[in-house]
Parts: sequence; structure tokens; C-alpha cells
Amino acid sequence: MFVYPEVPVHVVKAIRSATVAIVVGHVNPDGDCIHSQIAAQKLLQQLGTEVHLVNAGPFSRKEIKRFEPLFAPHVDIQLKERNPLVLMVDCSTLDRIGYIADEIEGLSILTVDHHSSGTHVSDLSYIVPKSFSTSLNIMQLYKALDVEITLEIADHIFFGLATDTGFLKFIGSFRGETFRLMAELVDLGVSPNDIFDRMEGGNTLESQQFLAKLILGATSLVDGRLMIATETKEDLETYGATNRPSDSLYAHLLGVDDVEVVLYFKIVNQKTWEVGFRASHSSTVDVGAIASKFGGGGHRRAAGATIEDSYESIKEKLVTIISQSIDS
Ligand SMILES: [Mn+2]
Repeated sequence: MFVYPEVPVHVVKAIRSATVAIVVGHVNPDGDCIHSQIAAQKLLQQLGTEVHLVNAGPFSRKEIKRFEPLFAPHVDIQLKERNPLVLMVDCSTLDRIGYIADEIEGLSILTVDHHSSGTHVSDLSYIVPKSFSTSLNIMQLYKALDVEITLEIADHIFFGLATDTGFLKFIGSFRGETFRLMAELVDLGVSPNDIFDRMEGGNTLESQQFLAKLILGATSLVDGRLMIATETKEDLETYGATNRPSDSLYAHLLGVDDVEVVLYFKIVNQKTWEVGFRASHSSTVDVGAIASKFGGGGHRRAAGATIEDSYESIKEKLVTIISQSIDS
């Protein structure tokens, strides 16, 4: 059974003794990153510290867009000269914070994260790879520093957790501690159904209609183990690129029995296609490796590539390579 490790004493001391601090997160931030940054800011403020939120952006996800005005895109030089403590959250390596890495050079960094990859910047850290979200690590900091978790803070923590677990879908057996922490947050007044609406809602009617169109036109190949959805130039003109329902499309098509891989062909022009790849949780197909053969990249289960060729030719090559990986 997993329990959170204690927050190291030198981490508690570093937070307590900071008079000015910067809280930075990774580029292209997600819900866990942004809500962890805000929850960390409030923690430090409760301790009397002056805090600045910094993130290089872009704030492209709809659920975090409204928080963008709270974040500065740069660390200004006068602030840096005051030798602030840098809290780096939801990432452990400097390459993840973009150009801000140069702007904080020489400052001491405290890392709070749940990713295990990469070489860490210092031993001043609270990194818990088994934690489902950085926001739960921040919750541990509140407890270690004995700062009250208000409803507002509880909401930030829960939202971060909800984002990183696909609203609890990615949590497996023997992880009761996550639910015990969630129960504390819900008893503080957090409403899981409100959080779900904020996370999954906010779609335009156009994006839902675009989704319907893509699902209706999807084709099933390789004995039902591969699904391909393709948009036309007219679809793009009707619904617009910002209404592309990518996440929902993948979820719907991967939810079909036996489907292992989903490809989403997004039109750039007749000779250029951006292809999104997704593989199911149980599939052995590594779509990141396949995308990289076409000049793209990504992870085992999620990847993308921009390919210059005709639709028919790209499709033929991808179907061949995917049916081989499914068979092997
Ligand atoms: Mn995270």
C-alpha cells in the first residue's frame, strides 16, 4: 500500500525562510501544472512570502485559459536580483520550463513533482513519482507546513488530480490513499460534479457537431482493430480548426470493442496531412515509434506527425505498418 513520503525537513525550512519566491511550471501547461502553481503560490502567501507566478505558455487548453492573466511570461531582472526562491512544479528538468530556464539561472530551485524522468536540478525537492498529480504533493506541503487548506485551495488540488487521472480513470488497485485525500477535499466543500463540468464542458456546438461528423465517417480496418477518422477541407471550413474535437474523438473510437489504434487525419492541404495517433491502454502497438518513422513523435499511446504526401498514399503506408505491429 502506498503512502506519501514525509516532506524533507530542509524543504520545509527552505519554504519557511523564503521572503520572495517565483513559482514556475512547464511549457504548454495542463490543469495539474496551473492548479499546482496557484496552490503553491497561496501556500507561500499564507506564510507571508511575496510570490510571482511565471509560465512560458502557451495557454492553449480551454480549461486553464481563464487563469492566463495570473501568470507573467518572464522573470524580470529586478525580481531576479532580489534572489527569490524558485519553486518548480510539475516538472523536474530545466528543459521543461522553456526560455525561463535562462531567466532563473543561478537561483536556488525547489522541485515539487511526480515525474521520475531526467536528472533533477538539486536535492532540494519533493518528488513523488507514484503520486497521481503534483497538486497532491502540494497538499502534502500544506500539511507539513501546517497551513489551512481552504475550499479555494482544495478546489485547485482536486482539479489538478482530476486532470492528470482522466477524472480517476487511470487509478488502479491499492491506491486508496488517493481516495482518502479526495475525501478530505470533498469534505472541505469541493464538488466533483462541478469539477467534471469545468474539465469536460466548455465545448462549442460546432465542436460537438464536428465530432458527430467524424465518427459517422470513421472507417474500421485490420479486423476492427484500427479506426481511421478523416476530415475534409469542407469540414474545416464549416467547423474551424479550433473546434477540432480531438480528445473526444479518440475516446469514442478507442471505446469501440477490439479497437487498438485510432488515426485522425487532419487536413493542412491536399498534399499535407497532420496525423494524430492513439493506442489503447492494453495495446502493444507503440504509436510514438510509428509516428517517428514519419518525422513526428510522441509517446507509446499518443503521438502525432505532419506528413507531406497524398491522403491515399499516407493511409496505405500507415495501414500496412500498423497491421504488421498489431500482428506481431
Ligand atoms: Mn502533472
